[in-house]
Amino acid sequence: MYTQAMDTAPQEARKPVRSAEEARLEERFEARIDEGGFVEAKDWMPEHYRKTLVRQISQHAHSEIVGMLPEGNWVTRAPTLKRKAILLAKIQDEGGHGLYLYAAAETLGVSRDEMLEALHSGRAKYSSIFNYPTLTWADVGVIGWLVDGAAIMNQVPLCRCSYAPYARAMIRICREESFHQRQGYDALLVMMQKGTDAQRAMVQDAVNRWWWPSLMMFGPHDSDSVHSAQSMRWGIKRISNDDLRQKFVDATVEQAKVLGVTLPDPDIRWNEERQHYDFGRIDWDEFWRVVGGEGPCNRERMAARVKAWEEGAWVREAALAYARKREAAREAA
Ligand code: BYC
Repeated sequence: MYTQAMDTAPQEARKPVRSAEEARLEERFEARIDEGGFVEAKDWMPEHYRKTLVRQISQHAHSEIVGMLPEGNWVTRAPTLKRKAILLAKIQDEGGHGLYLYAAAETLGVSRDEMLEALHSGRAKYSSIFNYPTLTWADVGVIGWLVDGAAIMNQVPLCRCSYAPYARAMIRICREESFHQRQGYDALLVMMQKGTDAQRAMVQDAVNRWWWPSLMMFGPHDSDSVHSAQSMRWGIKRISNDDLRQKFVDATVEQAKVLGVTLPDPDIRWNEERQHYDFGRIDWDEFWRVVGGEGPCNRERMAARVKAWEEGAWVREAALAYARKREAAREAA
């Protein structure tokens, strides 16, 4: 710890003492990570670790919030009251996930306003997947099955993330995500097994459009991933982008068979030697175009977010005024 005694030391003498202290703290931090221990908000952590977490958690929170938009598009057109109630509950869950995650990021010293400003000004990223349109009702089912399925694959290992407030938020989020995945799969199963030919064709068309973007959710290949090595070293990420993608393909191919849909990749085949499914090449040019803001719906999504933020200004002001009034009343009492 930086003590008063150190403050009184001459400037040149002070610096090495401080860095020795920092080195000791860093050593302790690394040892805790190596033992598989957790880091709490009040614990010392290297600045780069803190910044990496703020980047990942805030991007994750933004993804949850922007992820409400493509599905929100179908609330008024859900085919039955039951499906509408399920969809509403799912979208509300996503909003809740965003809030847990913003709260986890706030423990690292960044404010929610700063994070939202970064999103609205286009500086912060959110998942590429939410820049694709939801053209039919089948898209809602496919988002549940593939997009939430990919999200769970990525998020279950985050329940063991070395940063404890993020890990704790992820435990609750994963429970809800698995319900999201199941409801999507169930909606598709009903259409495939009890629906008309037109409904089955609609499901197949949605699968064709969402398959490749879902594989892109896991991020670039490990060899091109700038953050993976350090994040895995620190126990922020527990499984690499490519390994998670492979786990997702292996699970999904089997689910597609039960569903009776074809995955739009002629190269998918079981590899006996690897004990995994091989699959085709991802279009990384498309991925980077979407991440760079040039996807089919990037502008529409951001415009909708900014509009909601601006139109909600009066709610935030009213809530703050109420909180201040209560505080003043408490102080006066
Ligand atoms: N989209 O070095 P890399 C959900 C960026 S699910 C956009 O591998 P990292 C939901 C990456 O940020 C989706 N950008 O990075 C589901 C980096 O750029 P910066 C959200 C992407 O962090 C259903 C650069 O590419 N889930 O919320 O080690 C309904 C190089 O990548 C993407 C999470 O966020 C992408 N797909 O690994 C509703 C999970 N992939 O930051 C909601 C937590 C990569 O240097 N996040 N980039 O400018 C993670 O696990 C990791 O951050 C990632 C990327 C696997 C996404």
